[in-house]
Amino acid sequence: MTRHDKDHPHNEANEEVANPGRRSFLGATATVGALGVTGGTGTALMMGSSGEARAAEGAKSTHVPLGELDDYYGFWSGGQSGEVRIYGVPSMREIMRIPVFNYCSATGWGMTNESKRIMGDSNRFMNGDAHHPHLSYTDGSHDGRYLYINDKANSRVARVRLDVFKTDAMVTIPNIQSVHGLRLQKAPKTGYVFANGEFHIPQPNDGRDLDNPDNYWCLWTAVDGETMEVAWQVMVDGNLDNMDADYTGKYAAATCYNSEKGVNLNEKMRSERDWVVVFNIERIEQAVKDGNYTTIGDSDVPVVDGRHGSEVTRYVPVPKNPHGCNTSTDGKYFIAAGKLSPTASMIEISRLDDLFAGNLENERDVIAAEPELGLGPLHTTYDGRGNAYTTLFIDSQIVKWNMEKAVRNYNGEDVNYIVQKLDVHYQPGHNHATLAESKDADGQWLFSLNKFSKDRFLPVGPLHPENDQMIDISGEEMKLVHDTPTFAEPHDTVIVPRDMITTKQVWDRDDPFFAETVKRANEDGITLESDNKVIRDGNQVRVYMTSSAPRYGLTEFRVKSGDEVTVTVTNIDKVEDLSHGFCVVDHGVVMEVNPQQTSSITFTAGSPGVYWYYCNWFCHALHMEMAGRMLVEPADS
Ligand code: K7E
Ligand code: CUA
Ligand code: CA
Repeated sequence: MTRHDKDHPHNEANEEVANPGRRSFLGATATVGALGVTGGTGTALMMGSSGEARAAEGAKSTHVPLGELDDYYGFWSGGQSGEVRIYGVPSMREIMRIPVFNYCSATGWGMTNESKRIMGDSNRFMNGDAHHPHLSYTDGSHDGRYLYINDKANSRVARVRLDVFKTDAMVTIPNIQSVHGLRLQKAPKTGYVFANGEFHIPQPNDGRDLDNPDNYWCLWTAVDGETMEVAWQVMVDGNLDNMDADYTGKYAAATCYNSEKGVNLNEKMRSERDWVVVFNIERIEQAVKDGNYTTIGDSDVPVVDGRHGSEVTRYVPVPKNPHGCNTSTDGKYFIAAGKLSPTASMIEISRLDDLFAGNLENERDVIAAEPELGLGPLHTTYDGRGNAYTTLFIDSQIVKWNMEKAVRNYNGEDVNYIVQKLDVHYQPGHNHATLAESKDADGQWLFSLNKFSKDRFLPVGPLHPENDQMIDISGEEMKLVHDTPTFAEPHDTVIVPRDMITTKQVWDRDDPFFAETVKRANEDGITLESDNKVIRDGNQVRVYMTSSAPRYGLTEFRVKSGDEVTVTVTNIDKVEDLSHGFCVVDHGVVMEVNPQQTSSITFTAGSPGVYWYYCNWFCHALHMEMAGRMLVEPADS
């Protein structure tokens, strides 16, 4: 972009004809605006957009040339879809979806025996609500091993392996209802996965205290990120919304919007201040070691009392119904967004030792600043250059502000800490910058995850997509460059350079993901790579077959109506990207079988008749022909 163009924004349309690649960040409405077309329902938007078109001058391009790869992996939560989505950044091409808490019609997640073993008891739930994806750490940097994510709907925490991009562990947290805030220990290593129990409930929740909300309690949980077992819990006052951990491994902090323990809206907004509760992890571990805990109901998880007066927590009052809690990437502050207050509260982490030692007169003495940012601050992210970026839900803006100047202003200096406010479209929840939850924040791209999209996309009826907007933050000025419609409902994202992730392109035969299935086959005397056999065991039938494009090892097998049938398919193709599937018609049976993978599924054979099974992942010119028959005989024959 030349200087000349910058001075003549009306050249943009011509520029776009000359260089169609620019469409990727200008967007159609921006071009129309620049042409001076007005009228119709889009007028107001276009006027706003022509300003954006100018702002995009000189911005980095989101264009990734054909055949080239993106610079970053973006891991998006899937909200109430229950999944995780992978985007390439900066192109914002959706590359993959990882089913986690949901059932998946394409891969058979939730239906295959391998996924059921991982989901455990909670497989009975067919939904999930995945809010907060986070990548494992070593010494405050992402290490590319795992992604962890919460399920708000059914109180679970799951782990995704980043070598195969598959969910490999899931745990239901006891004694709580709804995991909302989820964060990881950043140092020395993950370490603990911390989970906020959001809704207060009777303890144990066995029918007692139904009408006695004063005796409902929330717990903060630490899951061991390696074993995925619950390590311990801490009982708190109020509730737990969002949280973050520091960069030393010593402290974590969570926002509470319901210090009132209200059960309706008015009660939850009664106080002018709620709080941020700070957890002292060493002290909690010590309490557990010393046997200074109780257990609740059937659970044997140690529960440490962290309510007011406890040695393991401190409660820092902050303005009204705070929401996001984000550790600045310089490690200095926990920043809690005010939501119903136009402020953010900066808690200085270096003062927490004194807070816990009892050296401060007032809990509020840990507040380094409380800058006024705008209406409805929800979440904050960072560029690694001293600036914070906070979403303003009500104002529909991102505010960029300088942390050091905010502190100076709080201390009485007449200095303006607001750097820029940028309109986003519309009503942003989380925002997130590249690498911005690690000490390596690189200040390149910022995403505003907007809850409303209204007029930004082709209309699709009453249910609208969300709008994830991409903003270039590499320069002084934030520049809006791209709109991405998304389906229900990414809350949060984490974005890392592509070289942090190393994947397998073909499964290893000894992979733990299907090791249990292999073990059971071996118990049947089966060599999965070569055997094609049917084993009957009472009314249980185990069918073993290989797949190799374009054929299954068995083109028919015979069972009886009502049999419990387990089909195990081993894909003996070794070629990258040569996935097969297995789908039995009219039985709700489906699974993916990738190169060198073994997949299995168990179902009940239907009424007598012929049922075709077929390969449902396109694998070969003769993919349509890759099929066989399940012959179901009457039960009594
Ligand atoms: Cu603000 Cu669940 Cu992270 Cu959504 S929470 S926005
Ligand atoms: Cu095998 Cu399609
Ligand atoms: Ca409140």
